[in-house]
Amino acid sequence: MSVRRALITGITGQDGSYLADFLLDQGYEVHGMVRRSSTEKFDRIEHARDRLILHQGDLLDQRSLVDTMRAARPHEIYNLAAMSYVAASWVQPTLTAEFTGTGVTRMLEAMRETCPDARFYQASSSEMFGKVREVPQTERTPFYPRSPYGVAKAYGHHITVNYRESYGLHATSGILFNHESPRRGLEFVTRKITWHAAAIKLGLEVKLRLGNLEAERDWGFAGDYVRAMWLMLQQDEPEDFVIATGTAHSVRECVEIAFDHAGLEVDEHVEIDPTLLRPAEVEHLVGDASKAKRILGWEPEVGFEELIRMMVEADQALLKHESSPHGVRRL
Ligand code: NAP
Ligand code: F7E
Repeated sequence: MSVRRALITGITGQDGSYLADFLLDQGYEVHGMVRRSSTEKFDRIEHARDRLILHQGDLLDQRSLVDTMRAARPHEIYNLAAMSYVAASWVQPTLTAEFTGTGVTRMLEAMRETCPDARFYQASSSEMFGKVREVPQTERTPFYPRSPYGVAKAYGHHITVNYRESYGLHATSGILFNHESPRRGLEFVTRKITWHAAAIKLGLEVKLRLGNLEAERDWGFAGDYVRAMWLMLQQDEPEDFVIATGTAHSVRECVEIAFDHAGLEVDEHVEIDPTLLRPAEVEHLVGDASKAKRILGWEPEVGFEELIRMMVEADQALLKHESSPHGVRRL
């Protein structure tokens, strides 16, 4: 059988790097689209760099999307690139709409032009549920986004469904709830907590400042979630799936687990910083992944406490290495 080719946008991000590892293990030829930058930041894919084929492109630039797809000739396209940080979407709302919303249409148009028989995965988000209309959330729960990011993702979701129905593309939207890992960006709350727990324990920091401790999320492990993306594209018929663990935890619980694992007292180090509260908050998210379990046979393997402990340990190892004279930052 000829080699399968996959194209990943957002390959330098958390999910892109785990998906690249997963697809390489499956024997795929893996292509990634990367943005030009004055300083290359390929930390998350450095370990696999010589096995990846990278193309320069940007979601804002149609020419580069078309050229990337022509060069990669993908059987499967995973559109993971986006401005993914919810808090920043109030600071740059129009850019978020361009990257996270309209960028999806550009990708679908490039695919229609160059490789209409490929299969397309869109990284949709539980943030589309926002001020939730029902608990738990399923593929049928109406959207009520609460941030410019959530609004842009809802557009990306609907345009994916629309191109599937209008042009018969094999286009699938995965509605993924929060998923984390040692490769998570430092600004997201789990990683901010585990990094600070490690840094405070090592005497490199004293305080951790957080916003809303009562917000609840359905947090899973990124490694489990990229497997679900791949399973979706192996289906004969494209459909949308919720991917979640089915259990919600608060930010406060996350802090308690991380600090307990590091051997620290929460009250001595954690402070509330009102400037970190969001203009509109998503208070509670919890997903029902029954459809994915039934049709894809998908199950999460890493539980919440195990995930947070894994992240604390990875941050301790990272910071010990960084503070050594020859330390190199690897996420
Ligand atoms: P991430 O770590 O923030 O990675 C985002 C990726 O997108 C990076 O590779 C980034 O490249 C790239 N990118 C951003 N703007 C781009 C542009 N204009 N052109 C080309 N590439 C661009 O995000 P993640 O956590 O891996 O999430 C992957 C996707 O899933 C995102 O679409 C996110 O919105 C969505 N999602 C995430 C979660 C979650 O919990 N992680 C849940 C649901 C949905 P640079 O390295 O150059 O910045
Ligand atoms: O916030 C609260 C914050 O930034 C989680 C993205 O991957 O998942 C992610 O979006 C909660 C929120 O993730 C701080 O107010 C308190 O309620 O880690 P987060 P998010 O906004 O849920 C979805 C599914 C995506 O699609 C997104 O791309 O934690 N919180 N204090 C804080 N959050 C941050 N970041 N920093 C704080 O200090």
